[in-house]
Amino acid sequence: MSHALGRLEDLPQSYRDELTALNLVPLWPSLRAVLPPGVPTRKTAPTHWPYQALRPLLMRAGELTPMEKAERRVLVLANPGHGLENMKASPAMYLGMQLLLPGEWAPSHRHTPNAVRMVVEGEGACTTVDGERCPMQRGDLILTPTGLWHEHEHTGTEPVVWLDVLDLPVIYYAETSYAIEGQRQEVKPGRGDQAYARGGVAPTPLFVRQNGSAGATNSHGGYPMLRYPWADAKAALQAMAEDQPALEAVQITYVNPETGADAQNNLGYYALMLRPGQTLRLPARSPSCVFHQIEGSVDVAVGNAGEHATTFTLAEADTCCAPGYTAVTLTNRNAHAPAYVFMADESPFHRKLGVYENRG
Ligand code: GTQ
Repeated sequence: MSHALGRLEDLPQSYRDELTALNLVPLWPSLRAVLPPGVPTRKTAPTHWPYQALRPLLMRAGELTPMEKAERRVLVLANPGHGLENMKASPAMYLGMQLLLPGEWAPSHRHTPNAVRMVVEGEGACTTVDGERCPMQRGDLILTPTGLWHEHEHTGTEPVVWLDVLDLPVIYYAETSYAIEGQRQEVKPGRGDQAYARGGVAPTPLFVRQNGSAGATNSHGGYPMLRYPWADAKAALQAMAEDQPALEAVQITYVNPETGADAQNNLGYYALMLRPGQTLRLPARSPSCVFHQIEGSVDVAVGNAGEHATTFTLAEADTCCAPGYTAVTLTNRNAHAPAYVFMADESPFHRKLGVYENRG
């Protein structure tokens, strides 16, 4: 147990005033707050955003606020532990539910934060990223990496909704967040989801492999694959589950197909299949985590052994988050059908910082 340190009140007011006048602060009254013993202080509260409750409010936004007045019509999934106005789900993750109505166009821009979209409902929308047209279907993951132009367009007949995940909080914290508005993009041929449609084989347009890659590493600024169709991700999970009946974690990571590294810089993206009735314990790791139910329904218990667990039931299209250093247990509520969960976490960021931990 660390012993108590001197408090600010223990110091004479005149001395404190002299420090303040010189922009100086004594460390010891705050030392335990910034370096707490053993486990970090976390503001991230386990939080659940049920889609059925959120959806009518998002549709109301569609009536209340035209596209010209919104640019991006988004309700932010804000963690109350961080203060709603700070628009964070966790220290490094921003989440938003975005609505695009038939005929609407969200104009082209580019910005320093990295974004992905996980399509929640509706057909007929497209995101164009760096000239590549990415159709949006339920469960598809579409990347808009840092600096790439992107715009959203909807030519279908029903509302389209997707979940945005951005590393905005950390890019903003670093005082590096900004955007540039642009013109409608010209769509060019060449789709990453076609070129990389099969795992283990990579397009080789230059005949030679350079730097151990197949020669397409520079496309889209080093992000050759921008759309990860759900049909392919789901097929990969199903094939793994069938091939390895004893495999506990039926999980895939969304990766850059040229480098094998995480698909984006700061946030990690994954999809998980829970077998019928399966309970899976995810170990306590340093990064915060977000869960979004693609198909089926799971019970989520957030808490380490011996602690009070916070529990949620995720119905289809629900989203929740869990703080870091905390185990999460997922249980598929259906005994007869698999459940599919999309996950986002801060692992790549933690690894870069050198603070990634798995505490089991
Ligand atoms: O679709 O480009 O939720 O720029 C927040 C900022 C979505 C977007 C968000 C954005 C976008």
